[in-house]
Amino acid sequence: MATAGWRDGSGQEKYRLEVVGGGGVDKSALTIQFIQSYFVTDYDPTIEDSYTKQCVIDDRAARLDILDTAGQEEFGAMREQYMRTGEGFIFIFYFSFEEIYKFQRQILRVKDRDEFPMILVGNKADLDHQRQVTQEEGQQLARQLKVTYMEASAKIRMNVDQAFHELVRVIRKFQEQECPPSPEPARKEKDKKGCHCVIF
Ligand SMILES: Nc1nc2c(ncn2[C@@H]2O[C@H](COP(=O)(O)OP(=O)(O)OP(=O)(O)O)[C@@H](O)[C@H]2O)c(=O)[nH]1
Ligand SMILES: [Mg+2]
Repeated sequence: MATAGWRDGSGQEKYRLEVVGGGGVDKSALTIQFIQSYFVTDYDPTIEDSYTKQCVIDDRAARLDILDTAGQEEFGAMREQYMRTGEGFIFIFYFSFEEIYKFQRQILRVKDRDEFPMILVGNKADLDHQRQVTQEEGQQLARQLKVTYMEASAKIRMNVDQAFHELVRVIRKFQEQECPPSPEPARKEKDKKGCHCVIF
């Protein structure tokens, strides 16, 4: 288990979040709206972009390192490499969600786990009249994947902060379950059993 989500030496929590999904589904627009509060209208396929943002989520400060990934298949070779380092994933879909199953399978395989922090976001909610995946279908997919579902729009800044914040909550919960903070004697006992979390 990576230690990066826990407090580092400065006493600050940090999390590495990765935004994944097919090409043109809105990953960059959502990420840039979250980081810089503006909507990008042009489509410029991403190879890989990183951002950092300081946030306070549920009264706890956290540094979010966010990786906006490539949706286009031609850049797919880099996927496993970035998946290894992610502590939480936002799956984004718009027209269809077939590729979401593939992303989840790939992440669970790379992480060698049955579950991992992820949320599902149905995007471009402002284009409601053009939608091809209904809210019910999105919710059904989320139930199958066992993740939280949200609908968002980078254009009208709907559920943008909420999506990133929700993922941080899921990561916190997951890491606390994996490695609960424990009193001094118990912590030593845990260390012996190979619990790798670092508590300062
Ligand atoms: N109407 C509407 N259009 C959006 C929204 N978000 C993004 N778009 C448009 O959709 C296009 C693609 O968005 P991107 O965010 O670049 O897509 P991406 O998922 O990063 O694509 P790749 O980098 O190729 O994987 C752009 O022209 C955006 O302006 C939204 O919430 N509503
Ligand atoms: Mg992009």
